[in-house]
Order: sequence, then C-alpha cells, then structure tokens
Amino acid sequence: MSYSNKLSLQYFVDNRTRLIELMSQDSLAVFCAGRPEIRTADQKHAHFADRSFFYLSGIEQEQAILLIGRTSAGIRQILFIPPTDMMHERWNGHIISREEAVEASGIEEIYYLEAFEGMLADLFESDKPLHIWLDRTAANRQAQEIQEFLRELVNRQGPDSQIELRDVSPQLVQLRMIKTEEELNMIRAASALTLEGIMSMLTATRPGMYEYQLMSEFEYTLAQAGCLEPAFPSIVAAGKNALCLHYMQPYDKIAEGDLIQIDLGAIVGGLCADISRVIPASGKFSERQLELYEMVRACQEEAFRVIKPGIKLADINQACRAVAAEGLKKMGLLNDASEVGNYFWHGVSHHLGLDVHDISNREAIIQPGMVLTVEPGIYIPEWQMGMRLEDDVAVTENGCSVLSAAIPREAHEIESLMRS
Ligand SMILES: [Mn+2]
Repeated sequence: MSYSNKLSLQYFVDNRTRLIELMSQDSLAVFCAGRPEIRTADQKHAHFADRSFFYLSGIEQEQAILLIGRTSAGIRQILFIPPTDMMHERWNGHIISREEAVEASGIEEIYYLEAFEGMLADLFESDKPLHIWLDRTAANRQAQEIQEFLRELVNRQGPDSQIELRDVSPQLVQLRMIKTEEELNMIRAASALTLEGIMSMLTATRPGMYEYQLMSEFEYTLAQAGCLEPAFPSIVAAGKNALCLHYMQPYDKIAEGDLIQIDLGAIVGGLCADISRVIPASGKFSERQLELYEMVRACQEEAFRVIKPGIKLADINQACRAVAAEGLKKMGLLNDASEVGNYFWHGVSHHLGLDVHDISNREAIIQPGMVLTVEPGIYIPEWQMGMRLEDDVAVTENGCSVLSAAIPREAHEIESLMRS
C-alpha cells in the first residue's frame, strides 16, 4: 500500500466540470486557498488550503484564488497565484509557478494575484455575469475579505444592476458528499496507515506510561510514512478522561485498570480516516469493561446493518440509541428508554472525506458513494467510564462496506494483539 498516492489531475478537472454544470448560466464562482493563521507574535500555523478550493483546483498554495463559471464568453476557469518573491522563498519556501499551477490544476489561464480585482471588473463589463457565487461556508479571512470586496463591487454597479450574489455551498455539499472510486481508495489507504499506527500503540501499551507517550507511537508511525500531520489532533484518553469527547491534554499517567480511548486518523492523498478504538491498559478487559464494550459493538453492528441508500443520518442514530437503551436497561442504569441521552451523548455518524467532519447536509438522504463514520459511544459518568468504537463505511447500492474492516475491532482481537 502506498501512502504517497496523489489524487489525479482528472479528479480536479471533473470536480470543476460538475460544479459548473450545477451553476446557472451567466455565473461566476469565487474560491480561495486562505492564508495561514497567526499562532502568536510572528509565528504562524502551518498553511492548509480551504478544502473546497483544493477540491476544485488541486492546489495548496496560500492566497491563490479560483474563478470558475459559465458566462456569455463560455466556460471560464481562471486561477490567480501569488507573484514570485525571492525573499519569501528564501525564508518560507517555494511559491507555485505558473507552469506548476497549470500542471497541478489543468487550468491554462493563470494570472498573478494583483490582477484579480481589475480582472473581475473587466469580466463584469465583457462577460456580464448575472450571478456571483460565493462559498458562505469558507471560514478563512481571505474568503471574508474577498466576499466583502465583491459585495462592494456589486453595490457599485448601482440600483439598476441585475448582478446578484449567491451561495455556492449547497452545490459544493451535494458534490463533495458523493465520493469517487479514487477518493474511496485514498480513504482505504488512510485507514491502512491508521491501522499501522494503532498496531504500534497496541504493542507499546503499558500501565504507568503517559498518554502522550502512547500518542507518540501513533504519530511516529504516521510520520515515518510521510504523514507529518494526522487528519485531526489525535485523542488518547485514559480512564475518566474518555468522558471528555475531544480530550486534548494527554498528560496523564495510564493506570493499570484504565481503558484507553483512542480516536485518531491518518490522511493519505488529502483524504482522511477517522477511527476510534478502546485499549485495556493491562492487556485484558475487566468483566464490566467487556460488558460495556460489547454493548457499543452491538450498536455499531446495528448501524452497519441499517446503513443503506434511502435513510437519513437521524435513522442511524435512532437505531443505535434503541440498542443502547436496551443494554443500559439490562445493566440497571436506565428505567426508561427516553433517558438514553444521559449515556448516549453524540451522533453516530458524520460524513468523511477531504475534511474529517466533511461538509454535508445532515438532512440529506443517504446515497451510494457517501462515506460515513460509524461511532456509537456510551458514557457512564457514575462508573467514570465511557467509550466509543468508530469505523468508516462507504454506502453501496444496497448497504454499506466497511473501509476500515482490516482494523481489529473485537475485544479478544485487541487483547491478543497486545500480548503478541
Ligand atoms: Mn469521527
């Protein structure tokens, strides 16, 4: 399995073609890569281009802008990149060249950024687009500035102008929710690398070690394969720390009787894996731990069973909550199924793709090609114990297939891998 795979040029070309088909005639849509955020003083966070911009361009270069659409002049696809800057290159690294940008995106019409505003004004004159589509979900500051600029530009057209601003995010969501075979293969590869990382953790786990030491086993394995930053900040939470769903301070010592919740994922070719497992620090689950584990596993199996085209995310939740309520009643923790929310804290599924919580419409009907996580979790504060098990599935014509099937998920498998 190669972890250095890249999405093909055709993937990005096709994504643009599909989006343009969903836009009305006389439209132009604007996307941008964003700029790295300031961490503190003169330090910046690593740059990570807006995922919808990347989805359409194949380009990671900060500040780059993409303009696509259909106007009176036909299909327009224009890319703006930062100009060559020797000092920037000396201190911060390479800026994409025109030739590289053509090669990465398949777009032939490329200008430097300073041409963007004038070019837009010219397009308003020559191509007369009626609709300017903006991605209202874009969170970076560059997107906000560009949207502000476009609002002013449209206002300047005067009261008789027919130019209208529209939100392109529903069309983007519609496209990004359905994965191509190429994307599915990348998620399989990301899941295979995640498996390697989990295997290192299983063999390294010892009571008395610190959560960060166990986390570093995972991140070291990924880094060795070229994945220097996981798909999202890894979660390694021992004992009661598992009751914090997005636990980010892994500085505690792991005790003999602890369960260790891990929730982590690699990223390959830009696509994410998102996997959760539970490891017994001692190498063996206690009876009570096993009882809870099997309940969560039963919820997961129920989700695998119900996921198929035609249902909604809420149906998956409901099915899992019913199984959990039954189990919790048997354990004497629940009197009535309506109280299941006391122990069932979060949704079972989210979309997965270029983003770990991929842009989606949570009300959408489930269709073939969608990729969902299946992560039921049950949290019992009175026992100071909680856990979730998470796998990634692709929706098929009549059910779903588990993309992370190779990652051991049964309690006895986890135990035997720790001893070997
Ligand atoms: Mn998840």
